[in-house]
Amino acid sequence: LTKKTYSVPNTSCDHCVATIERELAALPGVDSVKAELERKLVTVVCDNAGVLAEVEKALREIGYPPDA
Ligand SMILES: [Cu+2]
Repeated sequence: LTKKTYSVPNTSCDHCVATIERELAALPGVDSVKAELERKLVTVVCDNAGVLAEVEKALREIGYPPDA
């Protein structure tokens, strides 16, 4: 398993948290997603590093581009 934490500046309310968690959890190969409103962080656990490219693409597509 691969774990990565992203800084996602657009995380501004509970709705954002729910949207990010729902959309990323739906991606193949994603095992868990935790979005944090206070720190504007999204932590993803997935099957392998290749899935992270899809996670980053999805974040951009739904309007929450990661800083890193
Ligand atoms: Cu929001």
